[in-house]
Amino acid sequence: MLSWLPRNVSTFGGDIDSIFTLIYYIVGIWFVATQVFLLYCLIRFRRRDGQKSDYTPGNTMSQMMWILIPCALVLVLDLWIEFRGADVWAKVKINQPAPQVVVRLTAKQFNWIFTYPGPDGKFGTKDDKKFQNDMHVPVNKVVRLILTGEDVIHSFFVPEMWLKQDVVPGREIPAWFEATEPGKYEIPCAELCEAGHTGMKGFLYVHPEAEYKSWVAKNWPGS
Ligand SMILES: [Cu+2]
Repeated sequence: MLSWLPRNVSTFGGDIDSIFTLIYYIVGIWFVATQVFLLYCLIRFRRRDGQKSDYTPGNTMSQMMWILIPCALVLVLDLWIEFRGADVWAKVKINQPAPQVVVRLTAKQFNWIFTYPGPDGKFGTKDDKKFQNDMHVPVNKVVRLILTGEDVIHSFFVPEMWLKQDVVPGREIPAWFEATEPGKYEIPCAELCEAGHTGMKGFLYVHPEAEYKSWVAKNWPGS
């Protein structure tokens, strides 16, 4: 059903998809049920010779039940979606796991600038290193991003990672992901951020552990 979406290589991608699937089935079943009922009514109560139309004000309890029961059902199903959705929201946005790699991201017209803290693990020190539009991370590790912006609102989007987060100037917004497969994934900006918007893209390189270590060794020699 979700085969037109990009390949999911994110640990929480399946949780997000499960909400889509839940909504799809609930809405789908209601759609079919109401259409079948509508068709039945059209045929069963069609115009016939000698039969007068009936005015139904709907103020007896048995008539009102036709409204109240479906209403209650819809409310229960809605709450089901709410609670399941809140669980996934908490997992993806609120209870962020302890990271093994931390990267600061600064978005500006029309670049992603990734800052790595270097071997000391601290930002704002001499061994910090900036990369334009290229992000490198190891596979199967929790990566935390701290997103900031310099000018307008941008949106950091990695479709395969099921991750999209607005970047708002003046704020530091944390996000995270854990990639399950090595590869090269596009990072488009998903916010119309001015004329150069369509050219604002970077790449996320997910490396196997050893390859990531050699990338680190190359960029911080002697570390
Ligand atoms: Cu942008």
